[in-house]
Amino acid sequence: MLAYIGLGSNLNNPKQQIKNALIALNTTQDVEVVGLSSLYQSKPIDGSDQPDYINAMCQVNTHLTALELLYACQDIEIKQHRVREKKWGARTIDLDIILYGVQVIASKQLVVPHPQMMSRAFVLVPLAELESDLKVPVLGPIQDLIDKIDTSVLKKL
Ligand code: A4P
Ligand code: MG
Repeated sequence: MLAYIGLGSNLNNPKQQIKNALIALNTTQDVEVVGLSSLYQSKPIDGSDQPDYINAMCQVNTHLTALELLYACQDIEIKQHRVREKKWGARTIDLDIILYGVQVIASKQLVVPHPQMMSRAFVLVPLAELESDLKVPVLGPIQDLIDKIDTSVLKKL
């Protein structure tokens, strides 16, 4: 299965955090990182007083189920000492499953496609960099989604 995982960090050397998370993902059994976008910098989406975020998107080839992949991501978050203080608060690393093949999932633990992806430039732009003609399940062509948002908030690194 081909899946997309969004990576974000705004604490403790964000670029290194993203690099470490990618290495950890790639060394997870039955997960192979097969694509990686550029890094992008942007302000926190809620406009709060936090450092800028660095985001990237990776493409993984995996034999894990979607839920197993989520647990693998959460393990990596814990290992990188992510402290969950408040929702949308600053974090060392955040791994979100954006897409899992063309599957549509709406369980208590996991919602895919990621429920906020259509409004987030830091998700859509790096995703389109990896697959420019992607058709997002339920939401439609990635380029149509990008046309509806402000991408000038992103700085490509
Ligand atoms: N969950 C459900 N669906 C998913 C999914 N597709 N992928 C559940 C990952 N997790 C999913 O997430 C809470 C719960 O969501 C998990 O237990 C899982 O079962 P979390 O990561 O523990 O909590 P959170 O990150 O604080 O909340 P949330 O809603 O995930 O925050 P976001 O949406 O990740 O936003 N600004 C910029 N510029 N760049 C950013 O990356 N990120 C955030 C965090 C805020 N502002 C940002 C950025
Ligand atoms: Mg998250």
